[in-house]
Amino acid sequence: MTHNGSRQEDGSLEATALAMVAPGKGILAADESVGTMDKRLTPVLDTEPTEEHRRAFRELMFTAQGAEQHISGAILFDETLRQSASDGTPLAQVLSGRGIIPGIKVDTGAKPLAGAPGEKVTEGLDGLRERLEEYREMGARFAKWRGVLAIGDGLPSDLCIAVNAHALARYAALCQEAGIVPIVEPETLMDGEHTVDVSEQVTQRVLRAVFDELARQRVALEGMVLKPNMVLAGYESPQQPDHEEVAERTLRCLRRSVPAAVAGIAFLSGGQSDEAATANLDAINRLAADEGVPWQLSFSYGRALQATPLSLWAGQTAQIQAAQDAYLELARRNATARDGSYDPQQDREFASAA
Ligand code: 5MM
Repeated sequence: MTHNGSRQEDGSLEATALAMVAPGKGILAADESVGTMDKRLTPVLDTEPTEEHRRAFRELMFTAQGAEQHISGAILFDETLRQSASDGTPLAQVLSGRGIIPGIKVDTGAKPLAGAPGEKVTEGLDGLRERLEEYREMGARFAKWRGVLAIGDGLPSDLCIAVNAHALARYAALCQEAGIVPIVEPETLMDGEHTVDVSEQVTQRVLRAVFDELARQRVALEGMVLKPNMVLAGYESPQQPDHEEVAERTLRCLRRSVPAAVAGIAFLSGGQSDEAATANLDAINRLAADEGVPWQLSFSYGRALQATPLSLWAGQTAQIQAAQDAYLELARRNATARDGSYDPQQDREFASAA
């Protein structure tokens, strides 16, 4: 037993967490719930999305040859964890067979928070202990829970921050008890016109509240991964910071709020373009190499790794290879951003020569 009562032995929570943020690799967030996935599929298909479309796209992503060089783990949705590839191999086994750790999204979504108009709290704690047992048996070695905080007039409220932090910590403690590494994802949304200053202040408030709760609920920081937003300006703000400013503000915010014991940090892309998500990660890692930080700084991207492959595939078998090639290229670029050696110019030349 570890100090927080987990049944894990030999620090294997920590070993899994470190493998998830291993240098040169990142995490594929393929955990869209049915509704979100269908929303992404609808514009690219010429028919209504079905379970088979969702399964086929996940199979395409998980069987891309060579992805394991740049991808350490993949987050699945419940439906996907129960699906198999065309040859009958469970999709989780397809991943683990090539050295990609399977993970599972265990929250059941962000729902309106009573008494707090415009704000949400993430649900899914009821029955979580039992679900974690089942997911572990099905091969999941880590989990994910996302809390969302919107910036607006007087938002986020202290109430919204507190209840989401509490839920994240309850989830994380249950995961560690079950021998599963929790990805703790408090996402401050970048929708709106807010300045980068506001974004930095709010992200810091949120992270401090989350780490207070994690400490109170005895979560072992060495056995978890933090998945935060980068500090950006609101997408509708007329004043956008450059990559260097994003890096400076993001690292300052993390240093002021994230304990050094945390195994690693894997940023979400949060609706940035593929290129912006990579360039920002690259700038963050370049600055971190100069200044020194105690954590690995990785990625756990959903849209930034999947949007282009999805639109290339568009449900066409003949397009599978093209979609897989695009995914590999995006994974490779983000892997280079892990050590600050991403070269967008070279990538543009490569793309126009191809
Ligand atoms: C992949 O999208 C996840 C959300 O799905 P639901 O809204 O259907 O629950 C999301 O949690 C995602 O894992 C993170 O936000 C990171 O994804 P992005 O696209 O922001 O990198």
